[in-house]
Amino acid sequence: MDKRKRIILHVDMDHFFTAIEERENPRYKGKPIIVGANPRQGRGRGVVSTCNYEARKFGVKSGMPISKAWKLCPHAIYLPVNRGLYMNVSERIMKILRKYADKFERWGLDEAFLDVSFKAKGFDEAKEVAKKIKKEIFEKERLTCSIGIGPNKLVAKIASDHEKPNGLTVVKEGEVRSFLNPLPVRRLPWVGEKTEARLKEMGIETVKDLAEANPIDLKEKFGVLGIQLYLMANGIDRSEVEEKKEIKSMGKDITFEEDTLNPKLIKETLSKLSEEIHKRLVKRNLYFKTITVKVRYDNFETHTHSKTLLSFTNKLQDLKDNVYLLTKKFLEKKRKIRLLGVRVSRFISSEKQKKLI
Ligand code: TTP
Ligand code: MG
Repeated sequence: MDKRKRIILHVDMDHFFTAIEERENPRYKGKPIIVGANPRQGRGRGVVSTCNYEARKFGVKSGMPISKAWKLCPHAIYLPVNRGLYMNVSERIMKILRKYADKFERWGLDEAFLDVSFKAKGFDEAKEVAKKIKKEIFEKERLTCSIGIGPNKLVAKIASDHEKPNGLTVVKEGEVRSFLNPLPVRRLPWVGEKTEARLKEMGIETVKDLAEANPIDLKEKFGVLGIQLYLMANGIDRSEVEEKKEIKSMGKDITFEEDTLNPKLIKETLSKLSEEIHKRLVKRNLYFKTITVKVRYDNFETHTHSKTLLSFTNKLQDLKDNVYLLTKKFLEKKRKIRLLGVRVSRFISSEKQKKLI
């Protein structure tokens, strides 16, 4: 492995969904905003996706039942999740961030890791890079983010959360211990409510307590996670910033038993293809933007037509409507069709890293 000292940035957008809603509707500014399920006057089911900092003052949090949010803050502005819009913004932000990195790793919709070890000669230069990033994102998107800089991904991630919103926290190599020690264990990734409670039973509340615990005891109590906890508490994380291999496109073809021009059969086949692809999209939690239809005529001549939508979607109806529309162009030729194919591409994943334990 590369022995050179690493400099890693972690960028996390501030109250991402609600910040976009605020930007789109300036009249909401300064008011508590909650994006998530419909509250139905307190009878709503479902949860809060996120809320702005005004709403957080009332105790509202991501993941909280929407009925509870209503109790805490009935006068907030409640908005549905406009995922297509957030994904478009996310895509533009990732494009900005990628330029600044030697190695880049997007993490959910509103976070990314940037390895800048070559681009920046030291932590001071990295801090300047972070300032430039904040400036460019604000100028282009009118949104703020918080950035953490550290010698590894773990420290960078914890640092980005340190002075939210609009924060910039630098933790140099020699400062890792003094930075981590006073924090409650809950600030470590992978430490959720349950792990926090179990650690407390062992008298471990701060990261320092955890760093000084006996790793054998931790292993006994938590298995492999125990060792992971011990390493994290000591600021050790060797994982690389790496672009996850993404699925680039997804498609399916069907060859007819007999070459056909039968509109009913063609429509049914397109529906079947769309449904099959939609199933795969839902399974992987992917949203797409581009749709391609392929047609092979009876003489094996093959053509494709594509369309890129204005925003990302994962709706079956959007897929079907566009597939029919694209196929119409082929049918006008009045030539028998041997094969039909549907493909979707330009994906974005809606997955968001969650604390697992
Ligand atoms: P976060 O970065 O966790 O939260 P945030 O950007 O809203 O706020 P912060 O300023 O603290 O970073 O998540 C990013 C987006 O992901 C968030 O705006 C909404 C969405 N999200 C959910 O839909 N459900 C969830 O449980 C969480 C945590 C986030
Ligand atoms: Mg965020």
